[in-house]
Amino acid sequence: MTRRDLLKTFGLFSGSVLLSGALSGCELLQGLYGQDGNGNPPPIETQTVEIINFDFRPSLIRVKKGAKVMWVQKDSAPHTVTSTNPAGLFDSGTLSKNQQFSFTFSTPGTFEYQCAIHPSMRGKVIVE
Ligand SMILES: [Cu+2]
Repeated sequence: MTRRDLLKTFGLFSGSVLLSGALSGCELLQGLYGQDGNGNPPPIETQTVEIINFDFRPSLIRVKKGAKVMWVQKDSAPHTVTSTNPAGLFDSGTLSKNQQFSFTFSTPGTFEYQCAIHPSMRGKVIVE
């Protein structure tokens, strides 16, 4: 499989996630990153981050390109998962206890995020 085919495959995959209901900033950027194409989506690697006690746990994760990261909100206080670098890539909106948010990382890089309500809560996803 060529690199271009891989990009196409991941592009298609992120498009299907997008349909499941992401936010507008996220749609815009995923649209830019994604490409049209045919083919089946690759196996999904899902990594979970818990939001608990005003903390993202683990606050640093490494995943492969195309992996889905799911944040599960276990705190009584409301929190968000909001990308800061790059800004505007994803934003969960306010999550109440037991709500969750997921985002698929289609491109390699380092992605930083925080809770918009409590900016001292920070996390990082490294996509390889
Ligand atoms: Cu918070």
